[in-house]
Amino acid sequence: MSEGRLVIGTKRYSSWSLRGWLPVRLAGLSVSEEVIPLRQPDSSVRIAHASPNAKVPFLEHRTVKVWDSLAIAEYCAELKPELWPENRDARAMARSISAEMHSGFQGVRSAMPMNLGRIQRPLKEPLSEAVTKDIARIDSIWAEARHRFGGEGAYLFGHSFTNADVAFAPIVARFLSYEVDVSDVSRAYIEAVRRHPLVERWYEEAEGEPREWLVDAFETIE
Ligand SMILES: N[C@@H](CCC(=O)N[C@@H](CS)C(=O)NCC(=O)O)C(=O)O
Repeated sequence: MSEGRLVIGTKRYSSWSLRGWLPVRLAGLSVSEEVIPLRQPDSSVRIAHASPNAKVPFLEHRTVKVWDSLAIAEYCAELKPELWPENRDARAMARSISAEMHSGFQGVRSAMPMNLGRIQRPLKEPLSEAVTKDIARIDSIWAEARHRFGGEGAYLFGHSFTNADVAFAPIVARFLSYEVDVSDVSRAYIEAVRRHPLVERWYEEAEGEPREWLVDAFETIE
């Protein structure tokens, strides 16, 4: 029986929704999904009606309401502590890089919106300094986490897909779409995240969304 609902946006485009959906599914919460297509004439009204901060994702679990993807990730980690690394040092880094992702990387975010239907198609314009800087920082975050805590596992903090991997999953999608050049360590990490069963599932479900949900502004970026 469903214990609530998760309100999200178009899976093809909504990076924040992916950051809410992954921890909910990793924690095994039994909630139904309500997908509101983004950038349609009634999107803002529908989202404002469904969610306290007029944004997606929004989670209602039992009687608890949680909005903002980072708060949802924390809520899910209370129910499934493995969503953060066990080691305190690793956990501190995992939280730091998740927060850094949450509040930064505006360069990559605006130049390379998430579009799961865009496959290995680099931007035509040369990358701006802001974008290049963001890419270098992400590459170094991934390399450091893998070097210090990855061990034999495939993810940032080892074998377990944590909330830190959740935070960077939409970046993985962007780097694949826009064919961003990264180090070998980061390339292997990108492959591992893309192959995670839940990430596979999100891509498949995005592929199955109605064509009417496509947004020209995202599809025509050169
Ligand atoms: N910091 C928020 C950002 C959420 C956000 O900006 N969501 C976008 C969609 S990806 C949204 O709901 N926009 C409102 C709209 O499209 O009307 C989070 O982490 O959840």
